Amino acid sequence: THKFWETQPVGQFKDIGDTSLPEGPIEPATPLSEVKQEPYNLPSVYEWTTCDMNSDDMCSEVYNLLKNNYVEDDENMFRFNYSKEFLRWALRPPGYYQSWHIGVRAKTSKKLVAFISGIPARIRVRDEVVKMAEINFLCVHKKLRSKRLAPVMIKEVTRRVHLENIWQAAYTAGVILPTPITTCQYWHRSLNPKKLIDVGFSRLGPRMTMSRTIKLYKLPDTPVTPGFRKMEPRDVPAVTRLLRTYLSQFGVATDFDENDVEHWLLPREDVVDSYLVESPETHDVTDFCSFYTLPSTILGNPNYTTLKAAYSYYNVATQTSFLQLMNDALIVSKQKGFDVFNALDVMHNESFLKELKFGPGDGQLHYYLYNYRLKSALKPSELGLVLL
Ligand code: YNC
Ligand code: MG
Repeated sequence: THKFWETQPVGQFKDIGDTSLPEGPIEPATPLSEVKQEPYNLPSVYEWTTCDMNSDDMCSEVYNLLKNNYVEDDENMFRFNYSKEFLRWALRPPGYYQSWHIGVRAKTSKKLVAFISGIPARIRVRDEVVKMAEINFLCVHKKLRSKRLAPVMIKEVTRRVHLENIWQAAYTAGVILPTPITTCQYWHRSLNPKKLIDVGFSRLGPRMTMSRTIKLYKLPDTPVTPGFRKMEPRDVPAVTRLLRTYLSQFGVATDFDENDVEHWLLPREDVVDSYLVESPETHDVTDFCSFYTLPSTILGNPNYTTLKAAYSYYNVATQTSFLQLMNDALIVSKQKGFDVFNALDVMHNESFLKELKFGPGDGQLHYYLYNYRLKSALKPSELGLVLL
């Protein structure tokens, strides 16, 4: 049972398969004057704080909370280590609200002990573009777990989203909650197999030696597609057109305009990388690929501290084969020193995963919408949305 989630406007398990329920908002928007004006109550030893991500000190506090307390794999061998620059990028897109960057402090020590964030986004569901909040980086300090702090934080971010007249949200989690719109799987492509095996991220396959494994995952030194280059500011209009056309085919997808593309896809060192194919003949931009940088701390290994991982973001192929485009993405990520390239089975990613020697990961990623019902769940390949 889900004592909290049962009270929320989300698809409930008991309603799965009930086709009489309409698609769309579960609860109507209410007048802003009816939104609760004061913050929810925290246990009396804690207080709310709004996190100014422009401040180096505040950004470091959020960074350190997440570095020590955020998501780990099932075996507690690795923990996400989002960089400060990444957090700044992730939390300050066009039109962001500082009031949606919500911290909790211990009153006496002033130590930051919990965090949750929202950012505004337009997400298309079928034919409708809906203003939503994307909720991410929910984290409660390890020593304060299982005290029902998370529901209060979720209610508080919901209140602050409502105050901006936004009534829907999208989020992902590794845990099953009522109820996923789709369930995706991570796939991993070894770039530095020796290190991945040494740190326990992967294992030597049956009848494989280390040297055969290294040879199996070897890649060329430079991309093979003529006209493959880094994305630049002048490419924003063409990349936006490519992406909008590609994303229009998915049941649920992000609705990017040029401002969004400028923010989310222009290369930022050690945060996000984007490449495209410019036709040597026509100079048209025909293909695009991108990935973001998210290292993990390796917990308790004497030889290594950090796993350098690239995560597939948005990719579109119209002239180059999708396989060759993504192989070029692997080549440049290897050159940049990543140990592994990860991708979800969303959009058309299935079509390259096996051939490019990705292996399925354990653990799933569930996608959710708040206050928006779908008639039925999607396949991962019907989803055009990647959250960070
Ligand atoms: C989770 N990940 O089921 P029930 S993902 C949502 N997302 O409620 P307590 C979660 N809900 O089942 P703890 C959740 N994990 O009784 C747990 N819950 O109804 C639910 N981990 O609360 C859970 N970060 O405070 C239960 O649990 C209730 O102390 C229990 O805290 C949970 O960012 C957590 O994995 C996750 O830091 C903070 O374990 C803690 O365990 C932790 O007793 C490591 O909570 C880091 C981690 C989660 C990453 C993420 C997306 C979050 C989405 C939140 C939902 C947003 C809804 C939309 C709001 C805007 C609406 C508008 C308009
Ligand atoms: Mg708690």
